[in-house]
Amino acid sequence: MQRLFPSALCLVRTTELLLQRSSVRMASQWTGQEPLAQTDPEIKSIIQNEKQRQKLGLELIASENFCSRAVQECLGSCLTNKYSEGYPGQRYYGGNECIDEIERLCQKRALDAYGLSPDQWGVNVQPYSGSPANFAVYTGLLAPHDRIMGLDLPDGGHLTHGFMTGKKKVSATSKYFESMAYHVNPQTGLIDFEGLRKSAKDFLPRMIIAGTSAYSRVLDYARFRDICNEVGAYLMSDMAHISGLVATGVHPSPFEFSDVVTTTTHKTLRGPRSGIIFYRRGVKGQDKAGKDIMYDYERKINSAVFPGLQGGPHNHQIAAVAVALKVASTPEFKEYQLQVVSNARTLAKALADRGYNIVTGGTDVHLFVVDLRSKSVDGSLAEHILELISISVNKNTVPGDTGSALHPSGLRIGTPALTSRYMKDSDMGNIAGFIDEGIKIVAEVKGQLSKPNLTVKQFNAHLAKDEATQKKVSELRGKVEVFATQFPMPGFEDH
Ligand code: DSN
Repeated sequence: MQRLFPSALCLVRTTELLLQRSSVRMASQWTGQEPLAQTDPEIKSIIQNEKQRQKLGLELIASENFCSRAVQECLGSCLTNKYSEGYPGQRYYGGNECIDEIERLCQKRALDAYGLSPDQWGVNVQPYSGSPANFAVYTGLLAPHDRIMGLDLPDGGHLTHGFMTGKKKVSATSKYFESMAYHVNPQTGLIDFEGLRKSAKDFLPRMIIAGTSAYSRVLDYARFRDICNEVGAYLMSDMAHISGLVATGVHPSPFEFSDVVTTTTHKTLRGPRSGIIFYRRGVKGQDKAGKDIMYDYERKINSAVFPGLQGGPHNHQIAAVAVALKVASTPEFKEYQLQVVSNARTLAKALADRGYNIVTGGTDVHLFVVDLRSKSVDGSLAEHILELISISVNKNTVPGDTGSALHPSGLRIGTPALTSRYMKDSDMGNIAGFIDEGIKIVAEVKGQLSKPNLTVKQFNAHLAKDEATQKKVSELRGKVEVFATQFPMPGFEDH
């Protein structure tokens, strides 16, 4: 980047101007230099409360993590001021020298992190997050009403993989494309590949999506590829949940088998909230005359992101993603990912030892799903009591669930965030104990009130007037918070 140095005369004039401007600033009421606490004490105080909540609690939501101070510095930087529609070297606004440098660096680090050659893979780092990334792939490669197949949401899939019910096309992906779900085997909880193959042969999808939000076993990308080859479909792998595991070789890589790979950057990858699309480029094969056939995804996908769906890239996010990708190539990051999986296995076992059923019997990744049907407490009550004792989890359906999405029969539990606070296997027993004690409080209230279908509202009404239950909840919350505060918070200046 070219730098211009002002002459001495210029410096004198600049100093005069600055002095004039600062007296104007002092005369006005607001200069833009005031800290948040002064400009907006209300928002400052809510942020402080959220910080306390994160610090005092145990974060077990599988899709969340705590990003580093360096990532947060990018997010709070001047990069948020800049418009840069277009791509590096071809922008619709001036002043993008630094932004181009950042976006190119982010692209390079993204390819490096997954061991990809720029001759064979291209990357778009502009999607605002995972859902827009997925929609950009669909609109780029498919025509309206083309057919897609994704794992059903209640079986551990994602909304953007075509979710719909018998009554409603819930996700826009099922409104603008024709969607048919594939499933897990309700007995084993494992993806039913034979069912997928059979349905795909009848439905003839244009794209199959290999990706999950609540699935605890490694994905067999080769089997997905075989089925795609049989029916002539694209394979899009959405590795949002496992992208940190993939980057470190802790989960098999989807790249060898996929046409396109999408990801978010804030889950196991531990970056800011953002999205990335990787697409194949270069030579696809040869025609009958021996002439090269080239992949045509690059132009289609890039133009689907911009100008198709998005406006200006969020450059503060892109810089933060670049930082996260740099960290992802360190040996410490691999150790972290191994610990994430080890913690998930140990926690799942500790809960199983306390009589909880774990879907698929365990986990290979950063999360697992607890089937609460044998405990006769549904997922929403369990989520609620755990929230009252400063443990964050989310309710989740389990294979073969007959509960509704708002009252499913399970909990999804993940360990990326706890592991970012340096918790180890030896800490998981305590955490399982807290979860079990919390769920027992609800089960006891259910028994006392003889209400087999106890709702959160009824539980709260009981809690408001029953001092014994209040005491149990508050003592347990105290234990959880004392335990949690022993562990540092990455990214917090006062950790
Ligand atoms: N909302 C994310 C999750 O919790 O899995 C997926 O986008």
